[in-house]
Amino acid sequence: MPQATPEVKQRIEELRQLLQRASYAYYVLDNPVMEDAVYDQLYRELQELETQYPELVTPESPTQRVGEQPASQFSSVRHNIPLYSLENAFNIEEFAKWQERWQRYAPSQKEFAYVCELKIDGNALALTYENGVLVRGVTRGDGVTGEEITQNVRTIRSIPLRLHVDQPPDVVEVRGEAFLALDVFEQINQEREQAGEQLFANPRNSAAGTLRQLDSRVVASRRLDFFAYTLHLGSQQLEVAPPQSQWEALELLQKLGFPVNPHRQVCASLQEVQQYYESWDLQRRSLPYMTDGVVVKLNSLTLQEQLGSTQKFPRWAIALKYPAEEAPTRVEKITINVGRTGALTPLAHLQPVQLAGTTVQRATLHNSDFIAQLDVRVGDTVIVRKAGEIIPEVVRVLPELRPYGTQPFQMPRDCPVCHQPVVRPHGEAVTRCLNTSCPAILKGALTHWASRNALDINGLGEKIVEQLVDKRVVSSVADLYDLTLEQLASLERLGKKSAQNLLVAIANSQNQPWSRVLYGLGIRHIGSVNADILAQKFPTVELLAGASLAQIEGVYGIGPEIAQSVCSWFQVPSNQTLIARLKQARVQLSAQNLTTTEPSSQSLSSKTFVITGTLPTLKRDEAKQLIQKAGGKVTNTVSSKTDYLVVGEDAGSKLEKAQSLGISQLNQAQLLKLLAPRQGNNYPVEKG
Ligand code: 1X8
Repeated sequence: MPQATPEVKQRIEELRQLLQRASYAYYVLDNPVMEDAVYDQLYRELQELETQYPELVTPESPTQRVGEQPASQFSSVRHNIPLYSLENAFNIEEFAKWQERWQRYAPSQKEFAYVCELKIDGNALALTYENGVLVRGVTRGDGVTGEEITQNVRTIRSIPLRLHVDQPPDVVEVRGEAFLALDVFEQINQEREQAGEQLFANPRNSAAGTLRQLDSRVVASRRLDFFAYTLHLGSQQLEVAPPQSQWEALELLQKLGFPVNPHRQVCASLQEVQQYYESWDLQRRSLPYMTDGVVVKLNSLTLQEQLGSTQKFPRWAIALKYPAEEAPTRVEKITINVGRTGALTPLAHLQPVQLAGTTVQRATLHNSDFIAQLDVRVGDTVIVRKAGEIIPEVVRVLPELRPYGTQPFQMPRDCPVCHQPVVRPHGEAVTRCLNTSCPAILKGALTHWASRNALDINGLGEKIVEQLVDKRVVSSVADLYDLTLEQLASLERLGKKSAQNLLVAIANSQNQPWSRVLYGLGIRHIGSVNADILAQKFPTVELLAGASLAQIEGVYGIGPEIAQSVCSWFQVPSNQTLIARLKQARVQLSAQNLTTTEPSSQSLSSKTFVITGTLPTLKRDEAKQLIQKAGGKVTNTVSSKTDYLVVGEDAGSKLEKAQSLGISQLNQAQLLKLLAPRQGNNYPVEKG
């Protein structure tokens, strides 16, 4: 073997420096200083010299990025300093809470600044440099131990194999994020598709899969990239002054030869952080790599040290995440929901997944056409999306992840609730249960009746509705108006007080205007806007029920489909019965301005009331007015002339006196029931 002359040694060193500088300019600065052909020529010259003098090969030589020998496995390495993950905030309010929290830990910090950086959606790496040379690259793993993937890390062109300083410290640890640029990711997936291989779900998975490749030649072909964001120096002396802040650390990382994301910013207030966050939420789609939020760190390293870490997170940093709109998850089962219109809606039950800041466990599959189109099956891995306020939905299936033995999904032939056959009208996507007494339809109808824009019955939620129907207490919306306190109080999750309140709420709903009642009936295509329009044109239920198709269609804003739906609804006998019963129940079936001003029946005119204690919802004055409106008299003292004592919470001596005199007592609900038929003395005016 020839002995290397000093000239050879010098040339080798020169070539390495040239190539290193060229790579840095190309991969880190994005500003090539050398033509590719020149680079290739210098590279080959170095390769030849190293072949001739193998004893001069060093691990940091540019020729040594790609190993020849695939690894058989990776070894686990314990991190000297744990690689913490970051606490997440999903909006600026959560960020504000975090700010309050760290300020409680460091009450003396009146003046502070944050550094905001983009959160790269990649894989964290810890890189160790000894005497300026890259000796180890380790994945995050569980934060305590990771996998040693040095061979693969070396193939990342933007990671320096040697620090750009003359007198490097003994040991430096640099942390950052390895990632795949979007165009590279797409190219890889195209190649995989052509090769019939499984596609990667996103660039992060793709980068993770790449980093764990045993053959570093494959890794090299995948063109991973890297941004550095943390520098651990220990207490060593450096050529330059040690950084005092995160900002200075980032500048130093750049000086040492690392790519550092350029979109960083010092922010002195929550408002500035918010601006940075919101502006990057808009701009991020134009970046050539994926970001999933911004990272906010306290700039002062002294303050960082003072705050320290919890078991899981540093206290001085937080990830302010963008709401994720799409994520992969698994379909655990598919159930059928029967809505108030009888429509059968298939629902995918998912492995819980974080989307747009909430945990998603269900997604609508709409109807059988939708399922057939996607071919969603139980066991499939799917991409779910939740954009804005929209209900989560399944966007697509990842068929390559489908387990063996799955079956295409089939709509049931019978309603899963009432077991009557279902129908799917020709040309329609929706399958329906047509059984009007199907409990599912009834539950939906009750919930809709009670909803805010309809009769607005506070306290009549799904849980209560469920019990009322299942216990067969209620089999029509009209039955609500016959409920007694005893019936309500016997329900689970409903205390006596809530039962009373609910009874009052139901009684009060008799005063809701006709347009809300019309909406509450749940006629197909009649939303609250159409209900308002129709209630105005047809001020009584009789006028609407008696109107011809043409008359309804003639109303501005009402189309033929809506008109048909209304006409058909009033022709169904059970609906006619419902209207009759609602009329009996004193629900408003005509517009209030039609009411006569006749005095109400004065059957309370001879009655004297005393009110004591605090009523659940009514103020004392309101109760008094109601009684007076109904013709009753309200006095302040209990005597033998008192007919009723209205009793609220914390009633005092009046109650005792009434008891001793044997005077009837009423709670608020009972009072309202007593008054209800007499109130809103505005029954439909029958027009000839
Ligand atoms: C994770 C990330 C950090 C930064 C950017 N992207 C990430 N994925 C950054 O600080 N600029 S910090 C971090 C962590 O500490 N787990």
